[in-house]
Amino acid sequence: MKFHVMTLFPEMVEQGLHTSILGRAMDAGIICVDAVNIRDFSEDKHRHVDDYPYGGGAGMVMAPEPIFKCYESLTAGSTSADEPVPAGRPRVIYLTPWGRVFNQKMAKEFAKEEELIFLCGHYEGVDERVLEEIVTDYVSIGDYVLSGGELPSMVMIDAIARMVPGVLTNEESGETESFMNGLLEYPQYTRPEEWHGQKVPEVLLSGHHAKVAEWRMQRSIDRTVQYRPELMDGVELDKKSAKYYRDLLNSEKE
Ligand code: 6GU
Repeated sequence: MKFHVMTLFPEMVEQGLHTSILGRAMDAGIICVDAVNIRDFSEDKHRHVDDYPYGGGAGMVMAPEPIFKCYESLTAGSTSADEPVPAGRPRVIYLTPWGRVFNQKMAKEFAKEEELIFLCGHYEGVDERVLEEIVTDYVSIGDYVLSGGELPSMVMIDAIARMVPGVLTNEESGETESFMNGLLEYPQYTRPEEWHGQKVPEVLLSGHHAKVAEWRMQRSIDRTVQYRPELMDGVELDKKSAKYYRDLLNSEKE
């Protein structure tokens, strides 16, 4: 899968993603991150990409033409005013706090694409006309304001790439799958067996796989009920876990 990122800070995006699991996937040729500098498409000798806002006000606005030229370089030209985003063109994601809030389900959907283009804005924003012409998806990563779209695009690329077949090892995707039932992770422990006076739960030392699995499922349910009770609505539990959950809710009422 190929990720193009249109940005004023291409090193930030490339360096930030070329580590750990994604770095491994890039080296293996399963995914590819291509960060393109919008400034390279500026048409003035000072390489400006922004200008004053019409109507006045603070800050600067990113001009439409460098962004459009950058986009055209990625889609091999042939864009016309009548058909700015023809079928078969990659989706263009604009990162903005007013977009749809990103989640795991969207990560899975985007991972079905062969190619995605991210547009990272800066300053006070981007000229509306170029957004109307090229953007297909407006996405936010949460309700807070960041300085630019680079971190959000990196967050999205990490989450999406993990859903691309071959990026995770069998073991890694097994771990992910177990949390994809919608519950939060159970607590984990490693050596030493006792640390700062606290012991590792006995069942984890028992070697009894079924008991370990049951304990972990119950701790996942406890944790989800305690920290993110709203997530329980979308969760499907097996019979035994469902009973555990019911009993937990009933004991809370008492
Ligand atoms: Cl996608 N962009 C910016 N600038 N700030 C954000 C965001 C995106 N999502 C949350 N805050």
